[in-house]
Amino acid sequence: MKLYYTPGACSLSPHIILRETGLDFSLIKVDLKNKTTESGDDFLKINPKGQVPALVLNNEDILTEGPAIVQYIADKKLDRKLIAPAGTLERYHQIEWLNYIASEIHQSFWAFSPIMATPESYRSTVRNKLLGKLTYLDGILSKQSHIAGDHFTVADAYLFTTCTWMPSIKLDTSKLRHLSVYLQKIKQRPHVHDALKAEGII
Ligand SMILES: N[C@@H](CCC(=O)N[C@@H](CS)C(=O)NCC(=O)O)C(=O)O
Repeated sequence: MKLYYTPGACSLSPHIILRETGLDFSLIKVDLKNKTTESGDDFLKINPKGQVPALVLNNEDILTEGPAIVQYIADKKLDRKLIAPAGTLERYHQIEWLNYIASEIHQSFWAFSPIMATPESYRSTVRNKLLGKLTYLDGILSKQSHIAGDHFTVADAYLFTTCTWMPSIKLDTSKLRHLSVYLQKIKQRPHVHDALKAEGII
């Protein structure tokens, strides 16, 4: 499989999951501004939406959208328990988290993208709303070790990825103690560390 990624972008989440499964994969870096790959190819031919992540499967089919990609990868190695088997209630709760992170956390960061030129007044509103959502997550993490329960899943890889962007938007997260301990714990997982290193983030 080939993962199209941009260092530090949301493609970090499937990158982590690929490493956690131990499956064979290669990485292709994408310049999101120019929509080209590291070898100068047109990325829009891979994903016409112009966004990472995109995963080229072994049968050459192409899968996009982070939440779909991580489920596909994790399903290949169910014994790693990165996702619960399809059809179980646990699986639907994990999808519930993936959707929450995608629509409520990930999307909040768009207001701070340099290409958006969002007015500061709006950014300030988004910052406050996001802080409220992260406070909710902090409460969940005061009661359980991982966001979807008692062990690491695809939802943790995604949440961790989005939380790496917090410092760049000047969010005061000093009161979010449980979230902070949780993020440190996720960062110390060997495969997470390797993914961050491979992307040149640490
Ligand atoms: N709905 C997509 C969103 C992916 C996304 O937001 N990708 C960002 C990087 S984190 C991107 O490629 N942005 C460049 C652009 O939209 O032009 C998903 O969940 O995979």
